[in-house]
Amino acid sequence: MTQKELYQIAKERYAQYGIDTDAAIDALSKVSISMHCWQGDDVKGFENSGELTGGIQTTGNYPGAAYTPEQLMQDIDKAFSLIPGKHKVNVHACYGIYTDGTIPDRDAIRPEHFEPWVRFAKERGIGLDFNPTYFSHPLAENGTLTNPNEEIRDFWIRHGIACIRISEYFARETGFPCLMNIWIPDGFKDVPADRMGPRMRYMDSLDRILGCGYDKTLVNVTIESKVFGIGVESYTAGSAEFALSYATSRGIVPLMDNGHYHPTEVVSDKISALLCFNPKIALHVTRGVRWDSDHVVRYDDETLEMMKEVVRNDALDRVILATDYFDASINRIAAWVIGMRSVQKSLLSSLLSPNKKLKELQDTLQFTELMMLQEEIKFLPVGDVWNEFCARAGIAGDAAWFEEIREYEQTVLAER
Ligand code: RNT
Ligand code: ZN
Repeated sequence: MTQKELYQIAKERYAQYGIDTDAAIDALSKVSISMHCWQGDDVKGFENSGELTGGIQTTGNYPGAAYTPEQLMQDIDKAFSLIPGKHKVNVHACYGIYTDGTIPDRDAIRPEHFEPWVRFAKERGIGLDFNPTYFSHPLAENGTLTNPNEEIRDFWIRHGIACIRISEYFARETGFPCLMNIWIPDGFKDVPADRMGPRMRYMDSLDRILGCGYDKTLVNVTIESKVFGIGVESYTAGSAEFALSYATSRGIVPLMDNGHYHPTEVVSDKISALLCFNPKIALHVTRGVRWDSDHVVRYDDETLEMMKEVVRNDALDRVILATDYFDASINRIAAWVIGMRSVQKSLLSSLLSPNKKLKELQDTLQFTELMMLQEEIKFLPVGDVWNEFCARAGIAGDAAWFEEIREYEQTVLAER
């Protein structure tokens, strides 16, 4: 049977549940995800800063990591050629491109250092997002925006403001608003004597960054919380309560990374809670295995459940989707492709659910039928609709795309 014939059968089967597969494909093709640049080089960046710090870690030494901006961009292009749809690139401040041999300190980075990223984006008609880098730096060792040393804290405030300027530049040049996400690793390995002081300083630092005066139509500032990190097990200043309260009180966007909670907490349950109070929220879609390990996103229960929450609450335009993981033990381009496609597959599956009917069953207390239907729809031919979605985007469907990775590995990555 051809792909078209398989799709026709799938279309009819979904129609029996009142689901329009063409509408689902259309909706999915409009969803843009912000793909993190840092999967391509294990979060190294271009500052030659050496060690990755801040409690985030990559493991593995699969050959072929990108070492130069050209290589990273080439790899991003390769990944995008295997991911249906148009997506943004999420750049970190440590990925500035310095051509004259001098690397400015973090408080002195300027839009011109990111001009090649803008060119890259413009040539492809895509947008860019941005992140200040509050880790992998000597002055980040004992706190950044919470640092009791005012000189160091000022340095990091200047970094934040420099990043807002770069975000404005991204938005102005590309024509797409830029999401600028603030995450700091600040915390303590052991029981602190003062939990409030660092949080008050964090709040003040953020107020001073946001107070620099910026165009809110161009830049969407988000704040990402975290429960703990390696080396800061006892206390993290930017906890969930802190970040959420800060975001809602200042009218910025809260960002949830699903690796940043206690292991029995799920972000899928938090999305609707935040949507009650925030016009927009943002997600870092990742996969934590036992801890915030940032494994490659898969088509698994929790990713599905998160995307269901986005789709059935009609929030595709309110939830900003971004990926955040880094695996150095497998082909890094395949890691991007698998993770991004997994988010898309989860969205598709959600778009193909009889969401209205399921809600009705809940509201009319028909819980047995609800459970039955939730289980039955799992075996509908979502794969045939996925393949049709890929075909319409002119991108290889499943398994076929991997041939291109193999070839790229032999011809491009092997030379590095
Ligand atoms: C770390 C956070 C943060 C980083 C990136 C590189 O735990 O998830 O988002 O992964 O800034
Ligand atoms: Zn994150």
